[in-house]
Amino acid sequence: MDDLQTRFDETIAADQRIEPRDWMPEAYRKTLVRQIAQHAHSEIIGMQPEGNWLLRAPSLRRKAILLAKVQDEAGHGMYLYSAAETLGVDRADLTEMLIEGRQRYSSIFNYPTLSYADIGVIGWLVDGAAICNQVPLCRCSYGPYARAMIRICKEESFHQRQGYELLLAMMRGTDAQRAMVQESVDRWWWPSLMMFGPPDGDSPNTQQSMAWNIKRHTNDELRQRFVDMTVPQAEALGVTLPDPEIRWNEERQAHDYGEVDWTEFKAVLAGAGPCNAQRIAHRRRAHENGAWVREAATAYAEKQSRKVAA
Ligand code: BYC
Repeated sequence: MDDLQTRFDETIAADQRIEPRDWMPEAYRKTLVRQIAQHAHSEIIGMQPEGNWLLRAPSLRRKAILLAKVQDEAGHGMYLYSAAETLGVDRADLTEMLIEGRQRYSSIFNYPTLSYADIGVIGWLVDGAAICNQVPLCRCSYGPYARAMIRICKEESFHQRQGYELLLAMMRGTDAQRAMVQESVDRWWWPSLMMFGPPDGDSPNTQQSMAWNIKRHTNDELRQRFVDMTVPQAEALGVTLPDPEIRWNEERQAHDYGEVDWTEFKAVLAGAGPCNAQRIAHRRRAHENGAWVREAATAYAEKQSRKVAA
């Protein structure tokens, strides 16, 4: 056991990868299952706010783009559930835990999508925040998660660009379209900052996750990176970020910004966000409606394995 622990510690210290066949401490495995499952659930629940606009897209082109993006999210969920399964858990159990409220998904998906500008703003801000958070995860110490993240990040970059392109088109449109974009930015800015998790002083998992090379930066470091990246993009777009305290700090070579409403973040995590109940009810319904597909696939697989055995 000591030898196994030593070999694990050496692998982490040398910044190398842990693979499913390797011994790992139980706490490391549990942390990964928690984070990867939460990430997978976020991708799947994240299909709902955008799916809401699929039948009301303003043109065939916009519909095709949105459809491709929502399908990509499903794919991301599948890669991530597969990565979690290499840690000895079962996707069906993870899904049960999600719909019973025993596992989390990102707070951001508990907010409603009220206009088509929200599709652009989700691409720009939500995928932008996801990219900031996820690019360092491509170097995570657990091999299957790191490899899944490489492909996911490539697709997220396309998602971010499509959102920004949609907003540019709207900003070149009518006054009403520009107002719609600004109203959407006002609603999504603060929840996007919450995606990075609680401030470092209140983040129980960061220190250990960084020691294991799962997380490479703290929540506040990534939030700062996102603000610095987004301020010039907002200027180029011609929208105002709803935070009067945003200004360049010469000394820090970074933007200062206002305090996130952590009371709201905690309430959303506790289930009191505007759409928590709706998101879980919808996911539960989809899971129940899909029972016959799972049963048919299992019956087919059993028949095939009987054929092979015969
Ligand atoms: N929402 O100690 P902490 C996407 C929880 S993007 C809900 O800092 P950790 C997509 C946290 O789980 C979104 N819960 O935790 C984009 C912990 O509770 P538990 C998905 C949150 O894990 C566009 C507690 O608060 N991305 O998928 O070190 C379209 C204390 O936090 C949140 C990922 O999941 C939150 N925002 O750091 C479609 C990225 N923040 O578990 C889809 C991978 C914190 O102890 N995950 N909590 O009960 C991570 O990088 C990290 O897990 C986090 C949190 C930075 C999110």
